[in-house]
Amino acid sequence: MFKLSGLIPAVFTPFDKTGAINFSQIQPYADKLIAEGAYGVFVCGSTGECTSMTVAERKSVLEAWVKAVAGRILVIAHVGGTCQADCIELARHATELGVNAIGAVAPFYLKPGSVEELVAFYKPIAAACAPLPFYAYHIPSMTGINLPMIEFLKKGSKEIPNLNGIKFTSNNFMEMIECIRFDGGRFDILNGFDEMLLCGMAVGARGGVGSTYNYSLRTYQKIYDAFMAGDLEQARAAQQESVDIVHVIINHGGGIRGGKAIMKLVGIDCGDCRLPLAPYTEAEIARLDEELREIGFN
Ligand code: NAY
Repeated sequence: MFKLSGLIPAVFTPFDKTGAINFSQIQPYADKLIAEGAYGVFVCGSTGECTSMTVAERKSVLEAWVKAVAGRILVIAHVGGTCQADCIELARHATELGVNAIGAVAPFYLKPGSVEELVAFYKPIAAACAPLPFYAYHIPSMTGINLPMIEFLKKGSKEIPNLNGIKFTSNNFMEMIECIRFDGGRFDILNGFDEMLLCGMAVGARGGVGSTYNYSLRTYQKIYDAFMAGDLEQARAAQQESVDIVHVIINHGGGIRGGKAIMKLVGIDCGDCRLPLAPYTEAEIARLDEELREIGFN
């Protein structure tokens, strides 16, 4: 089984003043993340505002990332959504582009009420990208879908040959342990909540996908390296840095809106979010900057 072991920023989609995709920022953005030591990029996920983009836009953004990364690190394409046919089309397109893995969130409007329905939804999407590794993206706080993922693995492992793991964005660590240990540790379970990376690593996750890695990768490298070296005190101190950052972004509209504002401060202009996430004002950016200074963010 393919296992990811490193820090993977869930990248923002840069937009310009008119709200169109700002392709000019993708190359410097990719170069910055690679120089800082990112292990891969997760493209067009929640942070990438995939739910506010057309299928054509998602394809063109993924194409730009594949080109910008140019094989230097892994590219994981998120192809999830509410329309299965669109997801299949995106999975085929991503596979043709030569990405390294595919992820898809559970359909979140008309929701699967059972593990059987979730597996049935994913099956043709995963088939469209086989034999590439396929990850189910579990994020109940956004989707409202909180099916038992251990049952999903039991059924999915029989019906989806390229099911490789779960991008696990939940603080249910009991469930995470079960998924990590299922069938002799066969599946790759990726940590999803940045502010709990250390908790995920403590129960066996070795890869993480996160939005705050985009601008504070160093903090997460400290957690990762200290944990691997058995220095828990250092790992806890670095995790506290992450918690402080997450508190600031929560004050500014959460990981996507607040995070995009921080990107501007660190030199990659990702513009505003698309509605329904409101644009930020210069005054808000100044306040955000001040709050970041207070916690020693640099
Ligand atoms: C994605 O697809 O963009 C992600 O994996 C993002 C993961 C993020 N979750 C949400 C709900 O935004 O990085 C986390 C999150 O922003 C961070 O832990 C702060 O809460």
